[in-house]
Amino acid sequence: MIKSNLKESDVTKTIVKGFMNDFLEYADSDVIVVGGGPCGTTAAMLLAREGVKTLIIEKDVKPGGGMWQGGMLFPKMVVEEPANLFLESFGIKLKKEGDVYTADSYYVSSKLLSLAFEHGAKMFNSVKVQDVIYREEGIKGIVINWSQVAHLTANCVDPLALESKIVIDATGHNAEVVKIVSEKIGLKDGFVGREGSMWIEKAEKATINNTKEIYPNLIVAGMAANGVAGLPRMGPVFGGMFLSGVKAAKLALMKINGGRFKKNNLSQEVKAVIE
Ligand code: 48F
Repeated sequence: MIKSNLKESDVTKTIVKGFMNDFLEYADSDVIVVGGGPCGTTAAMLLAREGVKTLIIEKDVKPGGGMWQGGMLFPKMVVEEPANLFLESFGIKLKKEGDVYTADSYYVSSKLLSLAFEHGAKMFNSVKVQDVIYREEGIKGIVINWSQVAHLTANCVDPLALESKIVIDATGHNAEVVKIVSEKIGLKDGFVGREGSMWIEKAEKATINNTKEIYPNLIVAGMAANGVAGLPRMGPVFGGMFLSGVKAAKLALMKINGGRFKKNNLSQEVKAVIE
């Protein structure tokens, strides 16, 4: 029998108290991952698994970014070697189809997201990063507001700020955090801000190669890594996104503990790509 004596105000208090406790706890984090797409979710999952206090900020109601739909709304995920080994090592089942591996994209998305949260990553969704905190020595956190606030008519609804040791920009094609840093603080290598045209093989390699600390304490990863430098797009292939997330986690760990994955189930093939 479902309990029927629920008090409405108790439900309200449970929700508000729960979120406020999270908000207070995550006003300071080790790593903030901006964007809960395939790359950001991978990085957050690996970091949280290492015991790193990790917060995902996602502007949409639901995380997952572009990984729910394979291509043109056909829900099939395609990954290439050795990204299949990474997913399989976390129990995500794939089928070999010619030279690539495939699965239903909603299956991979829901598995990876639940792994991230099971390993201890926290997420604030419907929240958008609109600025960064900075000092001479580097980025110190982010400035956020509710995504919906952008639609209000008020000229300025002041935001709130969250501090962290490291920020990972995994916001996809527009590289939104790096764009802010480029416009307001400046980047020595410049900023293109959109990816180039499609060339899958080159783009996949470029995503991983260009996953880097682009400004002190700010790591750029995933499609954002291509966007910052005008590197090609890969379209509906996701191996580079997952492996870029692995590399971003490794780069973040280097600043925290010298780059050691204590819970290391990464295959030699995956390590060879990201190191
Ligand atoms: O776009 P997205 O999936 O980026 P990704 O992880 O993967 C790219 C692929 O999905 C695909 C591709 C083929 O592999 O090219 O596009 O690099 O996920 C980015 C997430 O970041 C959120 C956005 O809603 C999405 O879920 N996001 C973007 N800007 C902000 C943000 C922001 N300013 N604040 C918070 N979240």
